Amino acid sequence: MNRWTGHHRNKQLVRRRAVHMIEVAVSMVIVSVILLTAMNMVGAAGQSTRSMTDRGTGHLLAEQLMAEIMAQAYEEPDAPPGSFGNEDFEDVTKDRSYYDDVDDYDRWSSKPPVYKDGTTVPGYDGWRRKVEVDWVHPTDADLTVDSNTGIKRILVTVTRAGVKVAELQALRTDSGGDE
Ligand SMILES: [Ca+2]
Ligand SMILES: [Ca+2]
Repeated sequence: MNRWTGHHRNKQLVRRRAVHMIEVAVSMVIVSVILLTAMNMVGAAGQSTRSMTDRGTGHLLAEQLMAEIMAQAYEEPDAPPGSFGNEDFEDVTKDRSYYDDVDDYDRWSSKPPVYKDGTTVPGYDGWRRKVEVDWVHPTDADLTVDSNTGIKRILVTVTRAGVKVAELQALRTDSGGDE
């Protein structure tokens, strides 16, 4: 082997090593990308499971409050027809245990959720329930109006950490309930 051939072989060896190292580096990048994609997919699946659980829990919390509201009178029994909102003593106390008609609950909100008697529903830190009550048009429940139409729409919204997870709507007429 002359000096030139030896030099040439060394050069070829170096080039082969360099190509091999590039191949290894490329495979490592590919493996990393695959791992990252897999981890993201697992993360997304976990998040979607959590949000499904939250939606289910939120729906139950909404149903519990809705059932309580629907059991109340259409309007305050002791006030003239067409009254709306908290009656004087209810507004002062802000105590839900006094609520006896559906519009008493308008703009009610509590975090964490509480029962009618004011005790906390255990295990729901960070959860909020809020209520909106409106008179609506007799043929269009999406259309709110300012006067008594004989039909009220009750909207219960549940949020967790500020994110809405459930919403429940029901209609209450002065002759009974119809969800
Ligand atoms: Ca009342
Ligand atoms: Ca009322």
